[in-house]
Amino acid sequence: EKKKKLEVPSKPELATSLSPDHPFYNEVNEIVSNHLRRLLSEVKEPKDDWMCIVDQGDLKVFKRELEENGVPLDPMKAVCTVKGMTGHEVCHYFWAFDTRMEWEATLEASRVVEWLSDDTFISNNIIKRVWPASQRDACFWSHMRHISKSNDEGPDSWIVVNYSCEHDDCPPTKYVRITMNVALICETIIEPPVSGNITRDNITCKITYTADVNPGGWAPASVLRAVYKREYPKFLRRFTTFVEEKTHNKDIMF
Ligand code: 6CM
Repeated sequence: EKKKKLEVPSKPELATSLSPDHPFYNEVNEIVSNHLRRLLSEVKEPKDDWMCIVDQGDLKVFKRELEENGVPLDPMKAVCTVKGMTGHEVCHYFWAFDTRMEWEATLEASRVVEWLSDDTFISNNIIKRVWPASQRDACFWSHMRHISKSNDEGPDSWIVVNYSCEHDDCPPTKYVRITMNVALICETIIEPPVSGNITRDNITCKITYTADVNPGGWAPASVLRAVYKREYPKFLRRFTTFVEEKTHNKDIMF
């Protein structure tokens, strides 16, 4: 006998599992919205104030030179297209703490400071020292969410935001504290096969990565800019290769 389809009342998708009473609830929602708004407005306007510093075809890195009292604050942006993985998978591994040290080449150590909810936690990254500057660290919340769509058209999207915060269990006493506002936004493009099921060959992920990092105190601009030019493309290659290795023989996580 054919099973009857259950009528399930549609439930509005929760944007975050963080409780509305949580002290970080408003900040997380506001910062995520700002990233989405910024991304949408850039699609409409030509981004001629961005300098392309790396162009490898499928991977491009851009920057805007900005200095404040001699401290370089250059906003960075990268776009990267990868085959065989979904935006959900890419965002999952960028957010997941337990595998961060497997792809993060600039870190000496990292620890979870506090879990705020299923989709949000605070961590402390200790960054490898860059000569001749002092060693740095960072304390930030990481939040992952599905971007709900107003209609069914268009690609499925996910976002991860890493945003600096303060925490009593993570005082800035040992290292120079950097601050950051980082976002990774992924869109999944599916080209359905003529027949049969969707496989990884039918999937492409479009990644947009933005990073506003304040090195927090004196840092020689020429050294920092050389580090960024080398490390951002290296991070995207290493990280997407890592996601490929983790996912290629697993079921697709849509
Ligand atoms: O986004 C990335 N990683 C995330 C998870 O760890 C997180 C971290 C962002 C930190 C980015 C700051 C890197 C700055 C390193 C240099 C600072 C030293 C100053 C000394 C100057 C002479 O969002 C990937 C980050 C890839 C970094 C290239």
